[in-house]
Amino acid sequence: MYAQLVETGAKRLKTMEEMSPEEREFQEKVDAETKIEPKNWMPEGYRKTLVRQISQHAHSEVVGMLPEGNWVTRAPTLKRKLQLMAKIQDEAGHGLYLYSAMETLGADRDEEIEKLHQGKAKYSSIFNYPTLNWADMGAVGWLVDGAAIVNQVVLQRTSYGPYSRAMVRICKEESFHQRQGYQILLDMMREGTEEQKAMVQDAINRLWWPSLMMFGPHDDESPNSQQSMAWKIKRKSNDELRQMFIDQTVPQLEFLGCTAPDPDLKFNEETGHYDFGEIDWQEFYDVLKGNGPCNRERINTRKKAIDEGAWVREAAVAYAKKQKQRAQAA
Ligand code: FAQ
Repeated sequence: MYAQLVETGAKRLKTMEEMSPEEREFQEKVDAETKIEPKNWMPEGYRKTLVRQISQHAHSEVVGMLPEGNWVTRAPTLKRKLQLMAKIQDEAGHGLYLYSAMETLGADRDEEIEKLHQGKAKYSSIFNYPTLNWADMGAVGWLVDGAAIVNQVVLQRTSYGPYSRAMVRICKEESFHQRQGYQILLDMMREGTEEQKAMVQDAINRLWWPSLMMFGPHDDESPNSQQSMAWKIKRKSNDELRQMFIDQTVPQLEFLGCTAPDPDLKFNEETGHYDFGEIDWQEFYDVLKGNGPCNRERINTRKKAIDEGAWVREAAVAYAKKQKQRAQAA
């Protein structure tokens, strides 16, 4: 059985019979949908995979604040500014829940953040694209948070307890983000000038393909998927999730009165799904290698934020020490 396989040094995965008693017990627990908790025994590969995925996810939330942060001072109304700031602060919160979930696996937050700053850790490719006009704030909320929700709703059922519980709250907040983004675009399309409507279409043209890339490579090109599915870290494959996103997003696109930059996008009566064109994988891997339009700018901004916030952290530690001394003296 596929779900009963576990990692070996070779490409294929171990069968139940080949596993050690500990590994077998672990896999049976996973198969029975019992959550794995921090103090439970787990294979080292399971722990490493989770640290990798959760830290990348946390970095994505934190770096993901930057493209939208670019528009806070230029939001068109006070209401829009407040909504945008609330959304960006939510993303910071998601980063914090996720770093905490990662720490339950014994990983060190500072070390993982340092890897990000040295360009050794990945974060979602989407955040290496610029946000050029106000409609991008709508398109990021609608498409980027929309894609994130499709991926994360299933992660609520991921096998690692702390990650799955973090996802429950994150998904609730992402739903608000998606709605506020769509509302920005709807208002621009319904009440905007011709120039504003053109801005909406331009934002969709630029962010459509990068949003589809968020789900990762095709299943047969995804080195981590088979094991992650067997361990129920991932509950649906990259391609399945991408198709779900397209199927739910195209009717919303049509309702807006806009189009996708994909001549092959078409509803398939036989399958009941939308067919769509091929992603430019060269572009995807270039962005992953650090050569996207904003990779360097994003990392430099994060490093600067950490450096400039050093005095706040030092002051907080000094204050905590003083409080402790006072408590001990009393
Ligand atoms: N970007 O074997 P797979 C958000 C890497 S949160 C960069 O398929 P896996 C909220 C992958 O890491 C968005 N790298 O990998 C928000 C692996 O490299 P490695 C983030 C990517 O892990 C909204 C290699 O390619 N969400 O948007 C990408 O099984 C608005 C091979 O790939 C999550 O992180 C990519 N798009 O599946 C915030 C969700 N795709 O590590 C602010 C949790 C793949 O072996 C504003 N993560 N790679 O060197 C996941 O579900 C999975 O990690 C996948 C990738 C599906 C992303």
